[in-house]
Amino acid sequence: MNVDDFLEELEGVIGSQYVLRDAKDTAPYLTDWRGIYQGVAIAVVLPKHTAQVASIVQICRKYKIAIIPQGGNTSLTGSATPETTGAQIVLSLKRMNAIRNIDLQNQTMTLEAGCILQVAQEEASKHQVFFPLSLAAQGSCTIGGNLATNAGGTNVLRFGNARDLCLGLEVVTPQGEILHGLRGLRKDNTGYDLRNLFIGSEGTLGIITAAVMKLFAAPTKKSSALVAVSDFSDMLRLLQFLQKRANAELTAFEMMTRESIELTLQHFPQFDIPLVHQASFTILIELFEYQEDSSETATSMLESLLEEAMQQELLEDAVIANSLAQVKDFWQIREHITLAQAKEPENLKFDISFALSKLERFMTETGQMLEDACPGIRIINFGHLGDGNLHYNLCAPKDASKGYIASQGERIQEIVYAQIDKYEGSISAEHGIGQLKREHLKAHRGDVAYEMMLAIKQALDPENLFNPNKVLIPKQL
Ligand code: FAD
Ligand code: 2HG
Ligand code: ZN
Repeated sequence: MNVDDFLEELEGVIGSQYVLRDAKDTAPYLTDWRGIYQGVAIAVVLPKHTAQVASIVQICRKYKIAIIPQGGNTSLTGSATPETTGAQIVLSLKRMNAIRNIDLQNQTMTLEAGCILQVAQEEASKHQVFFPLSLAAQGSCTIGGNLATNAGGTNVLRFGNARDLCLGLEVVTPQGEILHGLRGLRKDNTGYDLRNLFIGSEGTLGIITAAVMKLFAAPTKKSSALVAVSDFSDMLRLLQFLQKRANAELTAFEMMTRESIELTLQHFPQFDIPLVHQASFTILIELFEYQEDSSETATSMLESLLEEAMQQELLEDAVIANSLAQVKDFWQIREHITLAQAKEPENLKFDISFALSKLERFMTETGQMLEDACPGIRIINFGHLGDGNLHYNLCAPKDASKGYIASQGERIQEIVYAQIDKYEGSISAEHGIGQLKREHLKAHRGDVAYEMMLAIKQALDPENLFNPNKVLIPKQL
């Protein structure tokens, strides 16, 4: 293979200024958000149109060069980072960021893959509608990346994850063909569901170039509260109580343990938790209100429901945000947990989910097992409790010497993964597999499912050109 010929052909399609080769230009694309993986690439290419993506794929097929699709590069599993072989390209969708269409009658929005999530949210609100996908990385992550990872976030409880919000995709296949599917249909039972195959496939089956996403009525008001709860089962009872009784919609029920809040306040002392009683768990609750002139507002409803919950001894203390600024402050604390943990030199992340009825047993038992095995280990446990999704993250004990997590990591993972199996949970609730968890996927997903996934990969990408060795460990393809 002649690299110069290859690059010349790429430049012929998108222009030399969009084929990055200089180390200082390519650096941000070659490492992951957590700084765990460092890859190498022949070039980083930045197409502007779907037809250019198709041409790039055809050129890569001709020269047998693998492609790593990349959006905002916020993956927490190293899924958008190339390997170290230096024989791959990164295809960044950043420049494909147009909002192609807003169809208010159909309540949909057609976005190019590189559109930043926050831009999509803002565009929706300019049209007095609401786009619910919401996560702390929304200022950088893209719609294409959100779909390729089937991102979750903080509104899944009411609106579902990225998959549930998508009505159609435009995809470039590993053969360099364009699959057109942007009709925005809510019903379409015409054979196998190809859209859902690409969603969550982490760039291993196709390159998403555009998507039709659902829009919703914009809430007239949001009301948020921080609630202190000392007992896990009370937290679940509170969730059920609110789901049953809130006429306004319960959109978020986010859990933060005492340890996650302490770590966040330690690294970001500008924040404050305005609760008198600090309990084992703090919950961030959000209700959406839709009626302009209702006598009972979301805030008054939340107030009376939380009072009633307190009388039933489901909670210790609660504070309802009294301004938009305070709503933001509450969310800032929740969203800074990841950033606080990133400041700790050594940590391990588990993004896991369980049936709600099994969560408490998992937590009590696993916490004890980890303490027995690694005394003083810090469990930074938080997450989207309403979805049964824990970010069960660990930090080295305070007094641990350097290299603690590296030396204990395997043992810790053995304990946690065995417990996930015991309680029939998922090893990846919302962040995907990437390269971080591919061995665990093979070990925990079951042979039948795993073989089917290999067969799908083989059928759609027989030359293993799209994000090879991510998600799956290929048999000798
Ligand atoms: P990238 O990181 O660029 O890529 C992710 C994967 O998608 C890679 O496999 C890549 O090859 C593939 N890909 C990207 N674009 C395309 C495309 N157009 N076509 C095909 N494949 C593509 N995740 C959650 O689910 N919930 C959260 O609450 C959440 N919070 C986060 C908070 C922080 C602070 C950070 C750093 C991350 C968080 N994440 C969360 C993880 C991450 O933001 C999501 O996985 C997000 O969806 C990735 O989008 P991206 O555009 O950055 O994709
Ligand atoms: C969140 O919910 C993200 O904030 C990140 O999914 C979780 O840091 C993590 O593990
Ligand atoms: Zn999350």
